[in-house]
Amino acid sequence: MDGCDLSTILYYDYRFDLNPEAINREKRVVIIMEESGKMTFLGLEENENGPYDIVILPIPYEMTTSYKEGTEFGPEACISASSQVELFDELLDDDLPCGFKLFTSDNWNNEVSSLKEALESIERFSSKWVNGEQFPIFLGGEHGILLPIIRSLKKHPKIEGELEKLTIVQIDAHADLRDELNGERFSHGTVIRRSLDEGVGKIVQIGIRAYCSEEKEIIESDRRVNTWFARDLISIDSEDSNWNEMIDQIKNLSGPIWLSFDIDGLDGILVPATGTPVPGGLSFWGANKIIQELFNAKKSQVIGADVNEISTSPGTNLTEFSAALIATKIIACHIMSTKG
Ligand SMILES: [Mn+2]
Repeated sequence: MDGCDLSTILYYDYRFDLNPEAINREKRVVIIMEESGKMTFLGLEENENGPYDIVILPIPYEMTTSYKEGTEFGPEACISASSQVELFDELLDDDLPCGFKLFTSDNWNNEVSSLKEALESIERFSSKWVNGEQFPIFLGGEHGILLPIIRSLKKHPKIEGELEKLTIVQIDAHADLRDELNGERFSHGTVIRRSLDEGVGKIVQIGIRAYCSEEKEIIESDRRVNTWFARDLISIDSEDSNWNEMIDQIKNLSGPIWLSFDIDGLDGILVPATGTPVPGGLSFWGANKIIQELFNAKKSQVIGADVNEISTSPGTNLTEFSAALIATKIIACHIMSTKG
């Protein structure tokens, strides 16, 4: 660690002691940080001048968390962890970013005094990047960031003010269909319900395994909501699994798609620091397959994504690393689908 200033020590990782190759990468990341004063996704050198192909948008938003706190620090921890992700992608058979221009935005400024102000501010932040000129990937923060992002999408050229054209593919342990949570209507636990209120045409939920009877009723009665429960996808009796049916639905979606990836959709073992880790979730390879098929689908187009509920806790950096791998997979699949 000789020659590193205090700010870089924040990002020091014990694994550098064990892996000499990682030391070179760490040195490169430190140089980029010293020159630009910020961390970049995957530790890549970035050019400040646009236009960009892909933008990483950190939203350290935390206002309505119900259990463990810490999503405020999630996006930064994820960007830091991303410097450990291998750049080589097996699908592309190439090193990221494959000539594509990536840009890591400054954080959304979370100095807001009310929930209403926060939602309006996130919508303004998002509006600048969801105009169809670059592929946006938001890093959250509470799942509540999705509603203002959806509102900003009304101006997207593929939406043209009609949110019913949009399908949200939601990877999540929770249905997020409550009308209110702890008395709050605009919460991480209500965000899909509010998105339906906003006019979104279709929801495909995958990995759901924690929901209440109010949510069960909506799942059964609202034709816009298509729910794939974790217990059926990952059935202990493989003959009963409906995994392939789910993949078929993903392949046959049409129109613009927003991918909203709550990292607690992954099995709790992979994301121990997230607000509410739940056992029995998607495997890492399962999640990869869903993302790949979604971007491969012929009749639909993924117009952006958010990876949310990222958090970090002392003693384990697995959660932010899992999130960084998911975001990297989204980048790789976007590149794959753009290249055709
Ligand atoms: Mn959620």
